[in-house]
Amino acid sequence: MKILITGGSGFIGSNFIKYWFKNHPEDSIINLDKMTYAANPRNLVEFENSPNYKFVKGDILDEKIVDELVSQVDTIVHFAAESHVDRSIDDPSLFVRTNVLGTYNLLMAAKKYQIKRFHHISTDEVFGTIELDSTDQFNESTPYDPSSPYSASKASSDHLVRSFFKTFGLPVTISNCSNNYGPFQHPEKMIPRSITSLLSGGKIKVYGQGLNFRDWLHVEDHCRAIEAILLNGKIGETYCIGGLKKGTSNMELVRLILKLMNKGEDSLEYVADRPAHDNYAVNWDKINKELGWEPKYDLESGMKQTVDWYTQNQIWWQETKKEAEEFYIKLNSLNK
Ligand code: NAD
Ligand code: TDX
Repeated sequence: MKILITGGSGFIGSNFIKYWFKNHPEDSIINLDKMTYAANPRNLVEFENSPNYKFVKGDILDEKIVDELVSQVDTIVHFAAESHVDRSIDDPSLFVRTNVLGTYNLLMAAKKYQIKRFHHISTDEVFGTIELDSTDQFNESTPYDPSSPYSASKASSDHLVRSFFKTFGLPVTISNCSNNYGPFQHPEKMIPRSITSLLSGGKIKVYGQGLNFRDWLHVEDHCRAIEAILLNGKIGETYCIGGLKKGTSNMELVRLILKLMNKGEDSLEYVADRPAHDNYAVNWDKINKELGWEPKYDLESGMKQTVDWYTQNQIWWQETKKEAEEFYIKLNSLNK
C-alpha cells in the first residue's frame, strides 16, 4: 500500500505509523502534518532516513499540497484534526476549518484520483452523551447528537465522508472510537495531564465531582482496529471501537492513577466542571463479530505501561506541559 497519513505527528497518528511500519515494512507512508501545538517532531525521529517514509509539513486546507500528495498514493488514513474539547470551547473557528473544510479538501482530491480507500478516523463524541446513571452504550446506529464545537465539527466531517460514498461511490470506511490513551499523548489530555502533574509535584484536576465516564481504549488496540478495517472492512461501513465493556468514571480512573503512582486522595483538586460535559461508552460488537478484533489491554495494565512511559520520558513532555497548563490558566480566567 502507498498510504497518505494526515496528522501523523500527533498522538494516534504517530502510534499508527510506528505500528504500521512494524507490521507492514513493505508499505510506504507519506505523513502530511501542519505541526500544530499538538504535534511533536520527536515522535517519529526513527523514520527520518527511511526510504519508505516521507514527511511533508503542510495543511490539509492547502489544496495544492493535498492534490500533489493524494496523486501519489492509493490509500488515505485521515487523522488530522483539532482534537481537544476544551480548546474548542475557547476558540471553535479552527475546529470548523480543519475538521470540516480540511476533510472536504481531502475528499475532493480522493475523488479526483480515484483513491482505493479513504479511512476516516472519528470519535464516539459525535453521538452526544449517555445519562449519568445509565448503562447504555453507543453503537453504529446511534443518532448523531454532538455537544461541543469539537464533536460537532467531527460529526460534520463524518457526514461529508458518508455523502461521498453515497453520492460518488468513493470507497470510504469510518471508525468512531472512544477515548484513547498511551504513550505520546499530549499532556493537555486527562490521563497524561494527571500523570505529568503528579510527576511535577502537583495535583490531578478533577472536573466537577468526577462522575462523568469514558470508555478508555489503549492506542495500540486502536491501531490494530484500524488495521483490521483497512485490510478487511466493508466499503461504506462504520465501525465503533471501544476499549472496555462499560464506562469508567473519572473518579475510578484517577484512583487507579493514584494507586499506580503511590499517591493519596490529597493529590486530587476538584475544579469547575466543563460546560456540556458528556459521558461515553461504546458497544464494539460489530468490529468484534465481523473483523475478529478485540482489545488486548485491560485498563490497569495499559495504565501501568502509560505511567511508566511518562515517568521515563520527561524530556518529551516538559515543554508541552508548560504550554498546556498556560492554556488552562487562560481558559479558567475567561470563564470567571
Ligand atoms: P492530536 O491532537 O494529538 O494530533 C492531531 C495531529 O493533526 C497533530 O499532529 C496536528 O499537527 C495535525 N493537524 C492538525 N490540524 C492540521 C491541519 N490543518 N493539517 C494537517 N495536520 C493537522 O490528535 P489525536 O488524539 O492523535 O487524534 C487523531 C484523530 O483521532 C483526530 O481526528 C481525533 O478527532 C480522533 N480521535 C481521537 C481520540 C483521542 O482520544 N485522542 C478519540 C477518538 C477520535
Ligand atoms: O484536567 C482534566 N480533568 C478532568 O476531569 C481534563 C483535561 C479532563 N477531565 C475530564 C473531562 C472528561 O470527562 O476527563 C475526561 C477526559 O477528558 P479529555 O482528556 O479532555 O478527553 P475528552 O474530552 O473525553 O475527549 C477525548 O476523547 C475523545 C479526545 O480529546 C477527543 O479528541 C476524542 O474525540
